[in-house]
Amino acid sequence: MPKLYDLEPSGNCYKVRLMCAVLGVPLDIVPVDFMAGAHKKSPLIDMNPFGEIPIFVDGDVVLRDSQAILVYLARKWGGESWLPSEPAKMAEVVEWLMVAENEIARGPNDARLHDKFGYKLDVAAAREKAARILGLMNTHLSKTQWLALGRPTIADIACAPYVAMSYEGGISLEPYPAVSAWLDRIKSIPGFVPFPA
Ligand SMILES: N[C@@H](CCC(=O)N[C@@H](CS)C(=O)NCC(=O)O)C(=O)O
Repeated sequence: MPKLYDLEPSGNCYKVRLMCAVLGVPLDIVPVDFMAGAHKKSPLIDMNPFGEIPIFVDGDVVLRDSQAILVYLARKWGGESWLPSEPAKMAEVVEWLMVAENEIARGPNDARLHDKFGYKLDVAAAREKAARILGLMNTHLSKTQWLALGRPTIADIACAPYVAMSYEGGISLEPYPAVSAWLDRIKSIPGFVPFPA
């Protein structure tokens, strides 16, 4: 059974738990003692020298980064549904994986890290970035039901968690009704498990 080195409130770990739940992939969840810095010490630091979780292990395959893990799960267990192999379609999904890793991570995610977990960072800059990406997503989702390909893909799984938890970083989704409606659609995906917030 694949193994996930996990932290319950982490949106990045949650993405992996959600995708596995949706695909019906059983997962051995190994809680990481994050407060004690277990992710910065052996054996975890040997698996991920970046000192971060999630870490995903499937036999000989050891992966870091939630987006990379979603790619692996989708291609190994999701057929053509969640990340198709046709080049233009795959690229359309990957565009949004990059948004998860960049604009969302440095926007709503950073604001939450500051407010909920006391990380010292420029929260005003994070909130500005959040407003920009939420505005862009709202415009996009006013025209389409899902982020890519007009159907649920790993683009939605990657981008939803930190957007859904925006309020924990002092950001309201009220100005972004199309984003809120999209989050409701995600909650209706069979196998959905509640966001960690
Ligand atoms: N790009 C990575 C980021 C992973 C990440 O930042 N993980 C956080 C927990 S959510 C972490 O381990 N941070 C290390 C720390 O704050 O010491 C991913 O998407 O998985």
